[in-house]
Amino acid sequence: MSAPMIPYALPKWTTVEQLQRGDALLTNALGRRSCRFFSDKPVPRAVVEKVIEIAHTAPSGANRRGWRFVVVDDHDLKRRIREAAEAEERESYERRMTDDWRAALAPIGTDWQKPFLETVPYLVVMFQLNSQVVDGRMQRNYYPTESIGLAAGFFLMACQQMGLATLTHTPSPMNFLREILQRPANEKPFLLIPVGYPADDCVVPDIPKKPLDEVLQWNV
Ligand code: IYR
Repeated sequence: MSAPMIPYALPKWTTVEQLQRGDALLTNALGRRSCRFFSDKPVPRAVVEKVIEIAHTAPSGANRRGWRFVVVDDHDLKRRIREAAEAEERESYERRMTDDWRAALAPIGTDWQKPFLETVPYLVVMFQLNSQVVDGRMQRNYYPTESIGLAAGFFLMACQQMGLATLTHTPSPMNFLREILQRPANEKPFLLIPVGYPADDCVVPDIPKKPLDEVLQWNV
C-alpha cells in the first residue's frame, strides 16, 4: 500500500548562490584526506552521534536502511580491534597482496601496523545488513552494498564539514569485528572508520587526484 504523499520543496537559490555554495563545499571536500596519524584529543559523543544521524539520512534500497553503526570508545575494545586488524593486515601485506597491489599502495606508504586504532577517540564500524527483520520476519534488503556505500559517503562528508578527520579502513578479512562487537550473522562488517583529529605532526602523501576531465563526460 502506498504511503501518504506530502509536499516536497527545496530552497530556491539563484545560480550565483548555488555556485557559491558549491565552491565552499568543494574547498572543504578538497581538504579531506585519509588520516593515519590521529591525536587522542577527545570528541564529544554528541558530535559523532550527529555525524551518524546525517549518515542515516542517506537513500537506501526500498528505504530499508540496512546498516548499523557501532561506535567504539572503550579502550580495551579498541586494543582488541587493533590486535586483530594488525594480524590480518600483516598476513595481507606479507602474503595475500599481489605485487601489483603492493606497488599501487607504495606511494601511500601504508604498512600492516595500525597504532592509530588505539589512539583515535572513536572507531565507527559500519555493518551491512543483507537481511533484517521487517514486519516480524527476516527479509532480504535491496541494493545493500550500494546503500551502505552512500551512507558511508554521507558519513565522511559530514565529518569533513564538521572538522573531523577520518580514514576508510578495511582490514581484510573483517569478520573479527562481528565477533569482537558481538553482532549477529546477518550483519557483515563493511568499513572501519577511525574518527578524531589529526595528530599535531600528522602528514599525508602529496598525491594528485585524477583530473576532472578524465572522469566527466557530457553526452557522447
Ligand atoms: N587495508 C590495508 C591496505 C590498503 C588497501 C587499499 I585498496 C588502500 O587504499 C589502502 C590500504 C591497509 O589499510 O593498510
